[in-house]
Amino acid sequence: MTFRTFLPVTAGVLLGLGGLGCISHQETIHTNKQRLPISFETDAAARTFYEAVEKIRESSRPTESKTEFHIPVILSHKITTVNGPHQVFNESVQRADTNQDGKITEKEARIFADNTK
Ligand SMILES: [Ca+2]
Repeated sequence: MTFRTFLPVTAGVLLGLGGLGCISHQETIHTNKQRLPISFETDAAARTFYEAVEKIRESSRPTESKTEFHIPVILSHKITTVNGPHQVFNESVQRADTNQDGKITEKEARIFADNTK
């Protein structure tokens, strides 16, 4: 196929597909994960941890991620993911509980709080 025949054929295929319409898909996913189970060595560890989590919450906005995929004229695909209310808490637990034993010690809480300032 020469360039002279390729160009009209390509244009015809694209126009034909355009005539069929663009396939469009848009989806919003809300992630509502449960709070991670965690215990605290002492009340002081819990207080230090929760105060640090509140500081993070106050300084952050709800997060949202978008995934878009386009093939011009033919396909448009868009996914929006909205994170749930426990996102900050769960991320904080994972960061603070450094040995992942399900219990935040005073030392872990203090280190976590110091790193959120
Ligand atoms: Ca721990």
